[in-house]
Amino acid sequence: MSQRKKLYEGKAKILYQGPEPGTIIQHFKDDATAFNAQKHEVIEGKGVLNNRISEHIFIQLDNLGIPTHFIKALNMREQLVQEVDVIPIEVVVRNFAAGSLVKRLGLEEGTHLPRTLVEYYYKDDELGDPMISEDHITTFGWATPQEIEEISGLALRINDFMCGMFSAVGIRLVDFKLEFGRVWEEEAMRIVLADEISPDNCRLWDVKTGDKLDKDRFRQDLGGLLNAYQEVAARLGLITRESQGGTSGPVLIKN
Ligand code: AIR
Ligand code: ASP
Repeated sequence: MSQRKKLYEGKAKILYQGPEPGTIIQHFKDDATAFNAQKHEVIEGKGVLNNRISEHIFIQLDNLGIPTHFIKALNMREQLVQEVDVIPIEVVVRNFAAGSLVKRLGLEEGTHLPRTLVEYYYKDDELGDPMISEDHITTFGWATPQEIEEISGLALRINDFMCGMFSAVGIRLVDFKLEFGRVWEEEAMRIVLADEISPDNCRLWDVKTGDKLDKDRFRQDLGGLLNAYQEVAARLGLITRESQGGTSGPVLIKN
């Protein structure tokens, strides 16, 4: 393990060179950061939960025919993924008003949006991931008009699936962030979903109580982040109830 080549260390994940060319090991850390890493904490067990939740969602999306970078689960904290050429855009899909949308437009938090909103942000920590338009994306060549059309179509399909999946377990999908990459197969290039989908990059509210079950617990100093992530994993059937709140940490249920 220790002589694996580290390719990149981000705020919540480490990428190592995979066993075959074109593969990468995605390792989920316990670090939680917010506000461009100005706020940082290590929350033991977060990486295991995010790895399991993200793995579950990527497998479901794959079954629906949505192309993703996911190859297979490796262990509690790691998954094997395809190496992709990362498109430097964060795609945010919103169903209800929250977070930066509330700040920017003065909406009331929780307002149901008239229709699903897709926003783009330029992935650049130094610039604080500024919001951009499709025109910025094509002008600076980050993606072609055809690629944006494909990406927004995939983002909406992913939203449809995830809204249903979460609503079936009493959770409202308020918003989430996606990242995409390009993969070359022979002469053809494909757009695939990359990164992760977990409570670190979704807003998830309990339908009945309105409780926040996502990283806003950390951003807003609400406490109880690990319990919230465990609740999400338990409702999705990924960990056993008995393990929730115990001192020994979550017990994973394997596929
Ligand atoms: N997000 C955006 N950048 C990083 C992350 N994790 C996610 C948030 C939220 C959505 O994108 O977790 O689910 C919208 O974030 P915001 O701050 O623009 O309201
Ligand atoms: N994870 C990012 C950061 O460290 C953004 C966020 O999720 O708030 O700033």
